[in-house]
Amino acid sequence: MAEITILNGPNLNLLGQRQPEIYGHETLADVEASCRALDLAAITFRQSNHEGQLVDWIQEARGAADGIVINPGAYSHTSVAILDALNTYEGPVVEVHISNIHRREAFRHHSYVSARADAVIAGLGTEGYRAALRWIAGRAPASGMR
Ligand code: CA2
Repeated sequence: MAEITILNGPNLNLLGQRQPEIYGHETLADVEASCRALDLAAITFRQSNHEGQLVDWIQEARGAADGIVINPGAYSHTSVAILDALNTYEGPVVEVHISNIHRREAFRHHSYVSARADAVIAGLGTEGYRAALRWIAGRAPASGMR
């Protein structure tokens, strides 16, 4: 079974508790459970409010994960460090945004992470995570890609 790392950036721990009109009613625990329920991969699911922690986890995924799904949150729009870390990772990377960042404020329209991502999903709500997982799991050969 493929090993897939799903990373979540700042404030996504608040999912389902604030701004449901933008981010919906599901909590991050619900998103994790729905990803696991697909039973497509062995999943490492993490969230941090700290940029360096996300960099550390991307580095950990090198040689260990068949793909990365990442919602970098607001770091999408600011973090060269996360882009640099992803550039050291060899496998497929899918960037997920719950909201359609292109329909929101101009400062959300640019993502550093998109320069590395193989695919970007924005505006599908939390379904974006499951779509990303299906795509990566479909690419990973049964024996794993590492
Ligand atoms: O649409 C997305 O998934 C975002 O990555 C979410 C980030 C935002 O900065 C990006 O521009 C787009 C914000 C995550 C904050 O999540 C919250 C969830 C519930 C309540 C408050 C914040």
